Amino acid sequence: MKNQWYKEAVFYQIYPRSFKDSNSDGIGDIKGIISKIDYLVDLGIDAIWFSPLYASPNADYGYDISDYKAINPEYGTMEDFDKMLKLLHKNNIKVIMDLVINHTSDQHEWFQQSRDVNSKYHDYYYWRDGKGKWGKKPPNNWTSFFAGSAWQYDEKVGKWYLHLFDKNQPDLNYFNPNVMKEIQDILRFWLDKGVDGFRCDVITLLSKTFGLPNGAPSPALCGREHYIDGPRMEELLGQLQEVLREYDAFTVGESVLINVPKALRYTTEGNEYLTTVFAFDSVNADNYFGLKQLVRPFSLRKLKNSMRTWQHGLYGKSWNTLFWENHDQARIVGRYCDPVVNRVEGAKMLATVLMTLSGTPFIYQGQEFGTTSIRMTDINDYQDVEAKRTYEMMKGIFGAKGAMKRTAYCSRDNARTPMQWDDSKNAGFTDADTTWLKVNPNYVQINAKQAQEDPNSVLNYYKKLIRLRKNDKSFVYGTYKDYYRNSAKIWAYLRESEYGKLFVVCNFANKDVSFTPPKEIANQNFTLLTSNYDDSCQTPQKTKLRPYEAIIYKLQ
Ligand code: ISL
Ligand code: CA
Repeated sequence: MKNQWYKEAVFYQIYPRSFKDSNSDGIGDIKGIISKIDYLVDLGIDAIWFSPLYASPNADYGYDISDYKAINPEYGTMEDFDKMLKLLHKNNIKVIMDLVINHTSDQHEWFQQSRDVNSKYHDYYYWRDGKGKWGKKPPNNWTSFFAGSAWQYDEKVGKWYLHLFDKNQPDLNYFNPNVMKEIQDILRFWLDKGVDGFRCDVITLLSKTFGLPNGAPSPALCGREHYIDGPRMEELLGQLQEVLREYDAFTVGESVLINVPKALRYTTEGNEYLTTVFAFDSVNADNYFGLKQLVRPFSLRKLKNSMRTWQHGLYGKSWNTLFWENHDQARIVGRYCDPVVNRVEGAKMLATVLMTLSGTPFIYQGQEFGTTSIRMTDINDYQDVEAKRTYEMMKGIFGAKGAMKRTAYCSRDNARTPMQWDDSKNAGFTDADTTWLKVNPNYVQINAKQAQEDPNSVLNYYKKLIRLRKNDKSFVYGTYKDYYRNSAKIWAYLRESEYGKLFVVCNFANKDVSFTPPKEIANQNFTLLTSNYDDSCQTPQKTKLRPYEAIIYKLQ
């Protein structure tokens, strides 16, 4: 296995709209981010993934791009961006941009032009005639990620267009080679500025089955066998690589419903179409079938089983990414551990796992001080198109109350509430009276300033782990072996490499659990490296682990 910068790096995701507002309009912006660079440097991260900063009418808050070469004026100017990039690089922080190329905004020039059947842009999108006698039925049975048909009828054109997400996000037609040429040009534009790579949004949806045939009937993502991991993925990713390779750019592909064999298809070292991928198993231990609305009680066994598959499956061949949160997920505290009782210990336990598994950790803004989800009970308080659409859809299945409960638990807005900087008005996010999305009222207790000042905070624990990981390659390179696989409470594993051995043990229960170390561990001279309690056992021994106790032992 090759040593690489990205394997040793810790990434941080910024959702610009909610990070920091500099001009009192209640919306985060680039100048706001610049004002917090010291905070990021202090945290110790090596790279940032920016959720979209491009011009967008905000049907999906930036994931609907109307101009790939412009900065959203709400966030600032291109000059602001260049300045931010320079400052981050000066601080040795790499920058990766969000590359959203499965679809554009319906306000994008290409789509507007494409509504003229004689335009060269018409074929940039999937325009099709409808089915049925009057063409009033969609061209096929595919459904959108945001519920309902994936097709929208356009009166002016007299045809339907495909949108795997919102109707304002028409899918680009990669059967037309000119589309890829445009995208290559966009890649160059950003790479020439000096960005270090891309997080590639739903990248495995790019290749659709020729003819767009009907999918097998399915209650969710109908047609997915025709639009996920399609036959031309290597060809299309290869065309992106023609440009990326020239700049040695890093990529992480967001890959819906991926598994180990598919990940190896894209990321095998020496034959990379993508550097790494995001797999979603780490955030599916509290739902059924990877559908977050199908809530189930958190299962540590489910989590351990899927993580083991990835830890073993990619080892020595490719590279994992690790994450508990992003802008599409509810906060992990409250899902995998209690948001109130022993919140700090629980958040630190999850930090311990994130930093000690094999793979590159991604921290989502606010996660580093144990931010929890907001529980909004009025659908009108939600801003997210996905929340609104799935709420409507779920009302028919679970009733209004059930739909609201599920939305409150898993909505994406949970992660998008403004960053809680301090205990002043609106959490120090903005001077404005109102914010684009509600602030979580618990900011008075949970905020960055409090966490900076409290030596026992989640934030200071993250900082410590990041420092440890940076100075000790046994966190990075090393095999994974887990013990007590059937335990529903204990997650214990060994990481072994030429840099030494780490033994990690976590109690995922919010109560005392007795623990006996495996013989092979107890027989060796492991010593305590760090823990989320200040009086944990100095060596692995028979003990009662306290609620969410997490310990890292080291053997040189
Ligand atoms: O968020 C989801 C469900 O909760 C996912 O289905 C999500 O839509 C999927 O992972 C794709 O996400 C990405 O592309 C979307 C965008 O809305 C998401 O924010 C983005 O991360 C369309 O661009
Ligand atoms: Ca602003």
